Amino acid sequence: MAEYNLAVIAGDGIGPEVIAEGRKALEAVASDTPGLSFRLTDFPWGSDYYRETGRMMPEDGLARLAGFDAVLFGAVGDPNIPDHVTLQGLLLPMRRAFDQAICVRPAVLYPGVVSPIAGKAAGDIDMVIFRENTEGEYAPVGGRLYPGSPHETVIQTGVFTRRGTERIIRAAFEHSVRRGGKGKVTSVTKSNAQAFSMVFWDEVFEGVAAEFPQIETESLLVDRAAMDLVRWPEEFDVIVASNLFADILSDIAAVVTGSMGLAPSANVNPERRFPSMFEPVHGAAFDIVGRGLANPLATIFAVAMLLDHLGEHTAANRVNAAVLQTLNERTTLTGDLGGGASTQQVGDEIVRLLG
Ligand code: GGG
Repeated sequence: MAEYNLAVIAGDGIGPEVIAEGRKALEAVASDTPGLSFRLTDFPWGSDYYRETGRMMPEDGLARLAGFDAVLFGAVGDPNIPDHVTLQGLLLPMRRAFDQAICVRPAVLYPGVVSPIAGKAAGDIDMVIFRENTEGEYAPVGGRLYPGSPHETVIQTGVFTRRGTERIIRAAFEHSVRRGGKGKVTSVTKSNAQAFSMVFWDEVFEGVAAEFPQIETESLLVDRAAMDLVRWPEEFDVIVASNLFADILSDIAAVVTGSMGLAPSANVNPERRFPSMFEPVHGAAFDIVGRGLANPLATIFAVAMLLDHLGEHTAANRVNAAVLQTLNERTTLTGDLGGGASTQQVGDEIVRLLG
């Protein structure tokens, strides 16, 4: 008998709309899996909470989340609050405090989905991006001197530790071994321009790669990787990159595999000392809020990743299968995938298929 305690933070913009459908999928799969149940606790944190309290989450917010088995997260961002305030106030503290160092972002061209890249068929594109998630270019290290003066000086420092760099690169190789297939890991840097951090990354990559002689390796500069993701996405298998580079590349990967609305993300604490967090890659998407246009499938894929993380592989496979069937049948899809269904209708279809 497994009952899991999950924290749910729907957040901002379309977050509540997609999370509502993710919850339905979770509840549906639990309702007919003997012994599986979830206790969901909602936390109303985000931009509205900020408007009321001046904080994106309460001071003891992280302490309140620490005891949960996992966190299901929607989106963060608001048109009237600076992005660095919303992101630094909610999502990034969680990733750092819970040492969610390994961010996993699969991008697959599924049957029923059309890539904007001409001539690509289902299965041609199948990659997974490993994003370093707690340091790198996102480290909150820097400062601002003499603001507003002609001498205004701003420093933003990237932080690359051996532990963090080795951890994400090793996770990418270990995943490549489990995944089989092409057996290739591509490391993405900008070591021609960033001769400290990225040259260090290259050295660590070489060192870890030597432990996996059966895996083919490749190192690309980020500009070349961005170009290749658009023209030859089928060449990629496992990609590993720093926090910022992998964030940008995972948006390109999502779009070439059909839609941002299909891309899930797992933010994993590898030692499992803290809860891991599961979310769609997309953000708050204010332009479509409240119109029933948001695609909930990225969140539902994220629910499947959460189930896998908890060891509930049968339930995860069932959720994935329901999403794949929905994509393949093409009768109930949101507009980003060429359909006319609403967010809720797509969620209802997943529930029907899980029934
Ligand atoms: N569901 C993901 C989300 O809300 N993302 C907002 C965002 O701006 N994220 C930046 C990042 O993940 O680096």
